[in-house]
Amino acid sequence: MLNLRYSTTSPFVRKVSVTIIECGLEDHVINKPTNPWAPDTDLPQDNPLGKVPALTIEDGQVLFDSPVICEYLDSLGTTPRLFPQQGQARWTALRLQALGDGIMEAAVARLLESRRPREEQSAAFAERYKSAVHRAVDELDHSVDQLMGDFTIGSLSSACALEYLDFRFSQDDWRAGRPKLVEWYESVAKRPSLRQTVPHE
Ligand SMILES: N[C@@H](CCC(=O)N[C@@H](CS)C(=O)NCC(=O)O)C(=O)O
Repeated sequence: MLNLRYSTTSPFVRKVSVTIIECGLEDHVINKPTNPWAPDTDLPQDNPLGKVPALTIEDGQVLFDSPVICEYLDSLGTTPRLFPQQGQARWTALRLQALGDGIMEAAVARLLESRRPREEQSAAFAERYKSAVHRAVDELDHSVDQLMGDFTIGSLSSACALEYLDFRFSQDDWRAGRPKLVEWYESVAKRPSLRQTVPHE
């Protein structure tokens, strides 16, 4: 069995959960609920970086972070489904994954900034994270023809990133002025793997 350090709110864990379903591995993974922010968490015993997701595999090794875990899970099947093995398709998928992951990183950083004591918060940092998300979602919009191709780790990460924005920053309305991206997102959000892993507190 594989053991996944898991939280229902982390968009990076969600990438892994979606991958597990896409690869048909639900019966091979045990989810271990983990709050990385709990002062007494034992998470660093598995991941020295203290972050979820972390996946303990059959030989006892612990894999992190989400791109590594997703590619490992994808390799377990007879044919990789989410990570094209070579050529331009691979770089397109990895680039889109980096874009989606980057949106999540900036959005999580902005959320954490807003949760610091008010006198320690930096409006400049919050604005920097917000602008990075805005530009990166614009870039997803420009990349929509690539997103409309095969469902890869790039489309998976991008969909998780956009839904994370709905979850944490719905007031910003990433949909405004981006109808093609919305059309793509609405079609992909219907996949059972995404419907079954909607983030919640
Ligand atoms: N690059 C990592 C990011 C993982 C990450 O930032 N996880 C957050 C939860 S959303 C976390 O565990 N943070 C705890 C911390 O930063 O100490 C990945 O792709 O897995």
